Amino acid sequence: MKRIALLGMPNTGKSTFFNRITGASSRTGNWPGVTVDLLGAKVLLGKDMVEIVDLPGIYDLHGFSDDEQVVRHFLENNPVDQLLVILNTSQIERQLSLVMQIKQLGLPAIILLNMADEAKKFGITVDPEKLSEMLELPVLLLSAKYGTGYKEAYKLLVQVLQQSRPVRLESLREMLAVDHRIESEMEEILKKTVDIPAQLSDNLTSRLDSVLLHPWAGLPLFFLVMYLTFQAIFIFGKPLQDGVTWMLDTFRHAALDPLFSHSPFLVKGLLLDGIYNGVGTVATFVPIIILFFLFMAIIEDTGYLSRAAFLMDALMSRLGLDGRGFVMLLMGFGCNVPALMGTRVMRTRSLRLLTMLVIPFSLCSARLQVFIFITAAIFPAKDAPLVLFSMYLFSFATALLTAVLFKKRYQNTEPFILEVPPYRFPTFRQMLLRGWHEVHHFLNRATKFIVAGVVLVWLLTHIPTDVPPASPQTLAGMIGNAFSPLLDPIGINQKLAIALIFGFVAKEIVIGSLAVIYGMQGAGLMNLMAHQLDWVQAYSFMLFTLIYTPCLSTIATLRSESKSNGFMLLSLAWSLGLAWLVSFVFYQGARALGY
Ligand SMILES: Nc1nc2c(ncn2[C@@H]2O[C@H](COP(=O)(O)OP(=O)(O)OP(=O)(O)O)[C@@H](O)[C@H]2O)c(=O)[nH]1
Ligand SMILES: [Mg+2]
Repeated sequence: MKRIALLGMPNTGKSTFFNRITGASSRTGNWPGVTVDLLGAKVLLGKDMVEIVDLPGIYDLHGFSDDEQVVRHFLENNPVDQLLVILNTSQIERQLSLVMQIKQLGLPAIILLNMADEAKKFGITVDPEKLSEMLELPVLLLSAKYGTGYKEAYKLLVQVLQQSRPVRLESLREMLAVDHRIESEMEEILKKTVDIPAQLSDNLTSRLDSVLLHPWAGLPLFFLVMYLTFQAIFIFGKPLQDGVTWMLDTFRHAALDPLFSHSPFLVKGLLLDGIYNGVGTVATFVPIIILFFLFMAIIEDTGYLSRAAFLMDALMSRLGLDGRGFVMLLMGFGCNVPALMGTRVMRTRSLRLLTMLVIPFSLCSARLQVFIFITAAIFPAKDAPLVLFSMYLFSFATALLTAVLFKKRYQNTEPFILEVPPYRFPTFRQMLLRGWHEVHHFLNRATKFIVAGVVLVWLLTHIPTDVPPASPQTLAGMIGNAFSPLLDPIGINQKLAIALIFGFVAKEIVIGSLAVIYGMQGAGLMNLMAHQLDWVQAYSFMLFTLIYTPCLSTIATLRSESKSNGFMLLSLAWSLGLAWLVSFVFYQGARALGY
C-alpha cells in the first residue's frame, strides 16, 4: 500500500487537512504542538488504497525535541511515497527553510500553501507557479479549514501518486550536510515569489490583542473569561444533567424494576444496583463533560489559550516553568493525559519533567464530576459555587507548590520564544468533531474502567451474601478496615475508602462506586450521603480526591513520557503524601475549631 505523510511546522493545519481527506478526527487546535504522535488512516485515493499519516509539527528535520525525533524516526523507518508539506502561507518567510531541506534531500513532495484565506486578509501574496518553477516541486494554494483549493490538491495528489515510488531516509543527519547555498537560494526564491506588505494591515487580531494582551488588564480579563466559561457550563449543563437523571430514574422504575422483579437476587442486584446505577450515575455527567470540552475547544481554537501562555510567562518562569506550562495546566482541566503528552514540545528534559510533575494536580473533568456530585449532596446550593471554586484554588496551589519545591531539582535552561497565532474561530464542523471525540473517549473509558469497576465494587460489597451489603463484615468492609489507621485521621470512613481505592484506577469510578456502595442513585443517594457525612468529612474527601494520583492512565503516561520508573514513583509518592497531609491538616484543623 502506498503511503503519504503530512509534514510541516507546528500549527500549520496538517491535522485539519488530514481530517478533511480521511474523514477522521485527529485533534486540531490553534496552538503549536497539538499533534504529538503519529496518526494513520487508510483511504481510497483514485483507485488505490493509500495510508495517510498525520505527523507532529516540526521546525527542522535536524531538530532534537521529542516531536522532531518522532518524525525523523518515522521517516527513517517507513518508506513514504509522497510527502505533503503544509505551510502557513502568512509565515512563508520562516517556513520555507523546511521545504528547502526536503528539496535538498530530493524527496517526492507536494507543497501546499495553507491558510491562503488568512494570507489574503493580511495582504500577503505568493506566486505559486513561479515558486513551483524555482523549487522544481508542485505548489498549490489551499485553505484546509474552509476547503478552498482542496479539490485541486486532491486531484494533483491522485495524479502524482500514480508514478510515485517509495523512498526511505537512510540516516538523515548525514545527508543534511550544512549548506550555505540553501540560505541564499531561499532568499532569492522569496524575493521573486512572495510579496509581503511593509506594514501588515490593521487586522482583527492586533485590535483584539491590544485589549486582551493589555499589560495590566490582560490577566484579570483572562480569569474573568475563565470564570464566565465555568459559570456558563453549569448554567447550561445542570438542567441537562437533571434531565438525564430523571430519565434514568423513570426508566428504572417503569421498565427495569418490573422486568427484573422475579429474577434471582444476584442477577437483579448486579445488573440494576451495580451496573445500571453505577454507570447511570456517571452517565448523568456526560452533558456537562461535552459542554466543558466544547467551551475549552473554543478557547483553545480561537487562540486565546496561546495568549494565556503569553500573559502567565513571567509568573511561571519564577516557578521554574514557562508560559507553556500554564497552558498545559489548563489543558489538564480537560484531561491530564493529553496535557502530559503536550509537554513533548519542550526541548529540555528538566523543564519537561518539572511540567509533568505539576500537571497531575490540575483538576480534570473526571475529578470535577466527583466534586459537583458531592457538593450538590452535602453543601447548601448557595455555597456550591464557592466550594467548587475553592477546589480550583487548591488545584493551582498544589501545582505551584510542587513547582517551587522541585524547581531546583529540575532546573530550566530553555529560552522560551512564544509564537502567538492569529485569532481563528472554529467552524461548526470542528466543534462537532471535538464534541464527538469527547463522547467517544468517555464511552471508551466507560466500557473499559467504569463497568468493570462498579461490578467489582458490587461484588466486594455483597460478599459474603449473608451479611448486610457494604457492612464491615463484607470484603469491602474488611479492605476499608485495613486502611482505617491511615484514613481515620483524615475523616474518611470505610465506605468512602472503597470509593477512593477504586478512584485510583479512574476518577469516574468514584461516584459510580458510591452509588453501588450506598445502594442508591440520583436524589436518593444524595440524601443518604447527606445523612451519613458532615461537611468536614466531605470536604476532606474532596481534597484527597483532588490531590492524589488522578488515574492509572495518567500513571502510565507519566511512565511512558518520562521513560523513567523513578520519576513515575516520585510523582505517585509525592501526590499521595501531599493529599494525605493536606486532608489531615484540614480535617484535624476543622475538628479542633469545633466543626
Ligand atoms: N484560517 C485558517 N485556519 C486554518 C486553516 N487550516 C487550519 N486552520 C486552523 O489552524 C489551527 C491549527 O490547525 P491544526 O490542523 O491543528 O494544525 P497542525 O499542523 O496539525 O498543528 P500541530 O499538530 O500542532 O503541528 C486550527 O485552529 C485550525 O482551525 C486554514 O486554511 N485557514
Ligand atoms: Mg496536528
